[in-house]
Amino acid sequence: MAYFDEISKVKYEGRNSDNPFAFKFYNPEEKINGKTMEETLRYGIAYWHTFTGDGGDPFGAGTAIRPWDHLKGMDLAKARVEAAFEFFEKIDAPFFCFHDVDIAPEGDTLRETNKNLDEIVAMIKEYMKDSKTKLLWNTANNFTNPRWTHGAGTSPHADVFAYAAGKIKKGLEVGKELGAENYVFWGGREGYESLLNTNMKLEQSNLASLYHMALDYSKEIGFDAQFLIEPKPKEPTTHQYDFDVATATAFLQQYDLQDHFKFNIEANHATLAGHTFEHELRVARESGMLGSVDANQGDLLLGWDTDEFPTDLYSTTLAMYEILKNGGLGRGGLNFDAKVRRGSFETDDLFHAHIAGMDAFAIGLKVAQKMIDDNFFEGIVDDRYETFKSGIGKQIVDGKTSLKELEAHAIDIKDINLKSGQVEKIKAKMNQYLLNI
Ligand code: XUL
Ligand code: CO
Repeated sequence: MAYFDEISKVKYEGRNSDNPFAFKFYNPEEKINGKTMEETLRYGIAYWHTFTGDGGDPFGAGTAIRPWDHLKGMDLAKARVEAAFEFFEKIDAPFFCFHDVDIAPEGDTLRETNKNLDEIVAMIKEYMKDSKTKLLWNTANNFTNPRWTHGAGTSPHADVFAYAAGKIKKGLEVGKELGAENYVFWGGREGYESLLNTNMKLEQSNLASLYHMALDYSKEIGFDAQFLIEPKPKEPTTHQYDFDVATATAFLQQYDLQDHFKFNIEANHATLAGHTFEHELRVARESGMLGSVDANQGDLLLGWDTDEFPTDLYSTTLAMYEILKNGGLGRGGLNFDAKVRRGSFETDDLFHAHIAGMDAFAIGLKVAQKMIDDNFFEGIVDDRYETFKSGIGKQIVDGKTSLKELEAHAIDIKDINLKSGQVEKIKAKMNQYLLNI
């Protein structure tokens, strides 16, 4: 059965196209700095938002109208696989991502859940044989079922911890079976609601042990995926242990995990943490830990995780600047961890949303590459820190001076020739870059 009958394969038609089912800027074959757009952008489709989500929110039931709505249980899971691969083909997706529960229903026991998973994983594997779409990453959903109420790897109950470990073990096996490039850990309920009943030290050290066990097991079975931590400051818990990149880096260092993990950075999680998306990308890049991206955007007026499709060109441009300066995403990619709005309930909206996001990052790529070719930010920064290139500034950078020497340098200075930061001029120039692509 075809689920998206009316829609044919989405193609690049250029910026003046009026066809809503065409890319205006994303041209998979176009080379930017020697690499095709497809190679650099490595787009991924999030199974949970696009095939499992129904548009429900805390105030109301689902609104989405989907051609698989009439089905239940394993029949529904199978229909979603068929629909997913038709969608991947039509939107020309190089990758997809899923949680275990997105693809197969949970049973009453872990044994039953694993049996369901095995059946669907085998089906996905068959579909992948005839598809170019690969698995960017998979993960275990250890946050939806009521058993995770107090956490999974940070639960106060050892049986829950064991259950979480069992689900991760299976996740690693599934990742290996389907050739996943990465394996993601998002600490859904790994945090606390209140310190009044929380042993923070024990919870964090248990979480670290779980990560070590996952590393050991992946080695044992020969699963060589890159491990990714996805920071988020809050929601669903009040305080999440992987608050942001800096906090999670300290955690990884404290528990000797820093050489085995990189970060999966999500735009909306960054803004929830009070950072910009590009801040989180920069912090990760500068410590060599930028692994992958959950491409979306939040609504700053709402202040919760709205997971909107990315359309803000400033944000996609600055994100692509960080990614290009990183030398690309390596085994990572740009996964659209994004959902159509509750009011966008028609099946066609799934296409419109992905086209919008893919075009927005393609624009970001082109503009960022042009700015890099022109040495735009590099020139500004180089100039701004000029005084550190020689004299006392160079001695500071080289660690060759002291408070005594610096006092002697400063003691009689009357006028310091500070230059303007010119942020407005820089933004105006960036606008020109954006409009001239
Ligand atoms: C939740 C979130 C997750 C992770 C994977 O905010 O981003 O979907 O990406 O568990
Ligand atoms: Co995410």
